[in-house]
Amino acid sequence: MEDKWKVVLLGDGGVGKTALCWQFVRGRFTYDPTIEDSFRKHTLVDTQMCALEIFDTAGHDFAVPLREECMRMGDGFVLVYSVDSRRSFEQIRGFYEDIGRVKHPSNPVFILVANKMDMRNEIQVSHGEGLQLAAQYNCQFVETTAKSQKCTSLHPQPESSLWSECTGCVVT
Ligand SMILES: Nc1nc2c(ncn2[C@@H]2O[C@H](COP(=O)(O)OP(=O)(O)OP(=O)(O)O)[C@@H](O)[C@H]2O)c(=O)[nH]1
Ligand SMILES: [Mg+2]
Repeated sequence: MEDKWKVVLLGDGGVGKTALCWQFVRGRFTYDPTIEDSFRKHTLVDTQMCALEIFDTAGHDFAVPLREECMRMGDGFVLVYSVDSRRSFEQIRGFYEDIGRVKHPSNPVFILVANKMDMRNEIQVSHGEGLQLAAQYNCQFVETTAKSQKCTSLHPQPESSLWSECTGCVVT
């Protein structure tokens, strides 16, 4: 028997949610943009095969009832901001608080993702700020770029990927 887990990606428009999904599920950076989509991936966690269903939401024009429906069904949440956008970082709190409200009284699992780490000359959000927010939310913090399978920096396993971390957090 396979375990099934639902993972929901949330974040401002353009932070790279769809690009991250494609990199994980199809192994490439190019993709077809969509309003909303879901992806399935089977992955091994320890010795157990798990089926991840990943819900990629739209950052802009995402109707509130639809967003809440996604939040209600999620087992785990990937909160994505882009390091070249302070606005996207500031929006994380709103997503976090909405999830807390919708999932109350259960304690949802989060992972905080700083994407577009390849855009080194346009960084608006520091490593320290990301770390601090993750500590506040008591969640894993991953810095990555959807251009590559690997994370650019990650504690404590620099060779890990966003999705192996995510799977590790969500599948318990
Ligand atoms: N340089 C760089 N560009 C990226 C990265 N990830 C995504 N992009 C680009 O950023 C743009 C937006 O990426 P999307 O994946 O469509 O962003 P999204 O979060 O799904 O946006 P919405 O669906 O509108 O909410 C595209 O042009 C991507 O090619 C990254 O890690 N590095
Ligand atoms: Mg998208």
